Amino acid sequence: MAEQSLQTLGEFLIEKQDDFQYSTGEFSRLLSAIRLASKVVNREVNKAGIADIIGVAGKTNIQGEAQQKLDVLANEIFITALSQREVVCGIASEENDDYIEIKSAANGHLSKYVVLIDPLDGSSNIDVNVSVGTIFSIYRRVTEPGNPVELKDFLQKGSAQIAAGYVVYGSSTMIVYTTGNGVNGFTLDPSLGTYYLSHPKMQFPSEGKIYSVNEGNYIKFPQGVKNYLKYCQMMEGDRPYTSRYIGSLVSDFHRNMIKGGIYLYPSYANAPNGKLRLLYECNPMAFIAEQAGGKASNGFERIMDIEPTELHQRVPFFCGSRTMVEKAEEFMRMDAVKD
Ligand code: AHM
Ligand code: MG
Repeated sequence: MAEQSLQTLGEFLIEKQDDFQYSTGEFSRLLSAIRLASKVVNREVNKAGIADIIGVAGKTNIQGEAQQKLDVLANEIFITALSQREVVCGIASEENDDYIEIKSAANGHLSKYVVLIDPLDGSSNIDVNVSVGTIFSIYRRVTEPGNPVELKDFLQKGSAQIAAGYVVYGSSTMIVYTTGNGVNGFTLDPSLGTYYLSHPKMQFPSEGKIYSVNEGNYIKFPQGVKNYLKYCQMMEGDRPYTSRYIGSLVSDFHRNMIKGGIYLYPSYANAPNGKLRLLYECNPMAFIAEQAGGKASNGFERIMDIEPTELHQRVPFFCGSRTMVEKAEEFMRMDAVKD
């Protein structure tokens, strides 16, 4: 893996810095902070099983420190890395009710960036040794630098993102991100602690044969989704498709981007906006999907055009290979006309 010819993420960041419109080095430092935090979280995720085996009792570990749930720990790791490096003026996390204002000792409120993050998505999978992920989204603040960050700095449409990415803690750990010039994936060599460019210019196949949905909720789905799922299962042409659902958005998305497929988390009875969060999960994944030639919608409109109204807003999510998402939207529209 760690061959001379492979470019490291650090080298890649330096090389791309000049391509970036607003480049002052601050943005590269921000991505470096995320890179570092992801390695620390990776170490903790890999230790999760050991902590269970050695039976760390109650709420304290052998050092006498309080044991934390991994998602809380991951949250702290990312917030610490981002705030200590003084590269953002605010952070909003799926783990926190409200956003955090960051004031740096060196430059007060002068940072121009805000980060929104889901530090450990799919964390219910940790107990069973299944992949989890981190999702992040970066915006330029809309308020004037020098002043404290405000809610409106976070409530921006997905189309205003300047970067987004995810880390998948899988059979290998990868970081995949976009700054609006395509999508690149880097694999961690754990022996060196270095990410190497392993998946340059990632592209969603325009068609795919995989659908990913929690089919246990079938009975509660809108009729358009039910009809689309029946279409996926029909014996015709290249169908029936294959069903694959890990229950970890980052992993399901990552597989579908490589192999071709669609991920759906629709609305369902009692949850008109589904489960996933617009700002922490859907917008960043939508930005990556579009940059890789894929598509993301709420069944009717582009995810990145939705005007956010609150930090923890939920939204139905259809994301993946372009023609598959378009077909699902067709079924949604057909059903809406009948209503
Ligand atoms: P989380 O942020 O609480 O981890 O929830 C998000 C996760 C996604 O990763 C995954 O695709 C989905 O929830 C699974 O939900 P369900 O178990 O309802 O299918
Ligand atoms: Mg989540």
